[in-house]
Amino acid sequence: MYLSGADQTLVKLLVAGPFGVGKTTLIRTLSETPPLHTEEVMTQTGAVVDDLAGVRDKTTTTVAIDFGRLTLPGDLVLYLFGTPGQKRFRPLWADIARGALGALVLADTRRLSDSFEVMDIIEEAGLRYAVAVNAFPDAPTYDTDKLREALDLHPDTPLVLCDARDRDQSVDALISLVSHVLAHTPQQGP
Ligand SMILES: Nc1nc2c(ncn2[C@@H]2O[C@H](COP(=O)(O)OP(=O)(O)OP(=O)(O)O)[C@@H](O)[C@H]2O)c(=O)[nH]1
Ligand SMILES: [Mg+2]
Repeated sequence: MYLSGADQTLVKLLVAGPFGVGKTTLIRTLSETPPLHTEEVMTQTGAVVDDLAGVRDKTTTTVAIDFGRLTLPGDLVLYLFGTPGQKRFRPLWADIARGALGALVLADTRRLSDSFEVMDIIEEAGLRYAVAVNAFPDAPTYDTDKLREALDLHPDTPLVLCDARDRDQSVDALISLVSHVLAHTPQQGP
């Protein structure tokens, strides 16, 4: 899947969020090229460091990076870099985030507070972000005003609800992020 033409605008975006919130799933759903994953089976040895609260059925985890590509109409090519979710991999984030224009932060209503640390890291890196609340079947549902309040979101920061397994919903989540990033990017002169 090679890109044709030279008129594309290339944009690097992060897909971030706490452990097991659906980052790998979202990139797998969206990528037009075979996505790169670094999934490894979770073993008994990791039980003391990996907090499985709320994600009991999970058997694998990202140990380095996810990577995929999505072309949007208007020749906007999005390069999606997924961060690993577990805290012990936080030192990798600075390298993965280098050159990114924005981040989609995934959140799970069963563990909303887990997204705070992620939003802090993204803000400290100076990146704009949108929040996508990933709909898990046994997760409580709240209206978006309540979610914005609970997440303490700036009025400008987009919040969308999405199922990371659904392509249309995931594309919409990315479009809201890209629109937000572009709205705050100074236009270049002629
Ligand atoms: N019902 C539902 N299940 C989801 C959704 N997104 C992901 N899942 C499931 O949740 C599990 C975890 O998803 P992953 O994509 O591996 O999560 P992750 O954020 O990449 O996890 P780490 O890399 O370990 O932090 C998988 O079994 C997915 O099939 C969703 O929107 N709805
Ligand atoms: Mg993952």
